[in-house]
Amino acid sequence: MKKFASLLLTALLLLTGCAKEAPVEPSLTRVGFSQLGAESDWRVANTDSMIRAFSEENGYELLYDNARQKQANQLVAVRNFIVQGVDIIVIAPLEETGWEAVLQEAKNAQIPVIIVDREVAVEDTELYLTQIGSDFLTEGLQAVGWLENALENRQEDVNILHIQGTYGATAQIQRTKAIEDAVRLHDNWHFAAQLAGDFTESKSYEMVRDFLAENQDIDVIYSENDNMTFGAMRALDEAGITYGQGGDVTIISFDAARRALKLCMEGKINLCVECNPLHGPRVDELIRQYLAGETIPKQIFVEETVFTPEILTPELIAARQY
Ligand code: GZL
Repeated sequence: MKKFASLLLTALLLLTGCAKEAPVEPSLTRVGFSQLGAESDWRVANTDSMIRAFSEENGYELLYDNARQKQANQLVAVRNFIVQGVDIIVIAPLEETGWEAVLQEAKNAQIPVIIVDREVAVEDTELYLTQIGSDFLTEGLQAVGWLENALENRQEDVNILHIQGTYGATAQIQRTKAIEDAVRLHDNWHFAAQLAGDFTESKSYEMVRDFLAENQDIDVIYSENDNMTFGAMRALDEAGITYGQGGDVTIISFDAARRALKLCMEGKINLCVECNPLHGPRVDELIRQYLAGETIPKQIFVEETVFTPEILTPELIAARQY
C-alpha cells in the first residue's frame, strides 16, 4: 500500500511540476592519453600541461598511460582506450613508425586520434585528426644558422660532437638532418662522433665520458635535448674541459627548459633552442573545435625561439612556465 502511495505522490509532484528534476551532469569527454615516457624535463612539463588541461573542471575524464619509453606499451594503451570506448585518443608517439595498425583500429572504432609533440609516419593521414607539435627541422636550422655566425667563416677544422635523441623520434630525425646537412655543406665541419643519448642525462653522460676517454679534440657539442647536455657537461667537468662562453667547447642545446636557461644565462651553454612542451591548452582547444564540428588543419606547428646568454635575465627565466 505504502509503495502505491509513494508512486502516486511522485506522479502528482512531477505532473504539477513541483518535483525538481535531478540536475543532469554535463557528460565528461573521455580522453585516452598515451604519453611516451618521463625521460626529460621537457617530457615532465609536457605531461603536467596535458594532465592540467584534461581535468574534470575542464569537462574531461582522463585515462592516462605512461609507456616508459616503449612503443609496445603505447600500442597496448591505445588498444585499451579503444576497448574502453573513449571519445578521443591523444598520442605522444615515441617513434614515427609502427602506428598504422592501431590507428586503423581506432578509425574502425570511430574514435578520432590527435598526435601531439612528435609525428607518426603513416601513408594515410586520414588515420588521425591532426598532428600538433614543434617544427624540429626549423629548430635545427636555427641552431646551425647561429653556429655559422658564431664561427664567423672559421677556416680551421670544426670538430662537432653530436649527441642524438631517441632514434626514430621526429625530434631526433629532424634535428639530426639540420646538422648533417650543414656538415655536408661546410668542408671544414666534421663529426668527432655521433652518440646515441636517447634524450636522457644518464645515457649521454656515459657516452660522452667514454668518448672523451679516447678523444678530447672537440670544438662544438650539438646536443638534441637539455638533459643530454647536462650529462655531457658532467663528463666535460670530469675531463677538465671548459665549455660555454670563453670555454674550449661551444654548447648548443634543444628544449630551453628552465635548468638549461639558467646555465645559458651563466654562459655555460652558448645557445638554447626552444622546444615548447605546453601542448595541453592547445590540444584542449583542438578537441573543443572538433566537437563543435569545426575544420582542423592536418598539421599545426607551435611558435618557438632561441636564447643566448646576452638576452637572458632572472626575470625572463622566472616568467617561463617550464
Ligand atoms: C620534442 C620532444 C623531445 C624533447 C626531449 O618535442 O619530443 O623529447 O626535445 C624529449 O627533451 O625527450
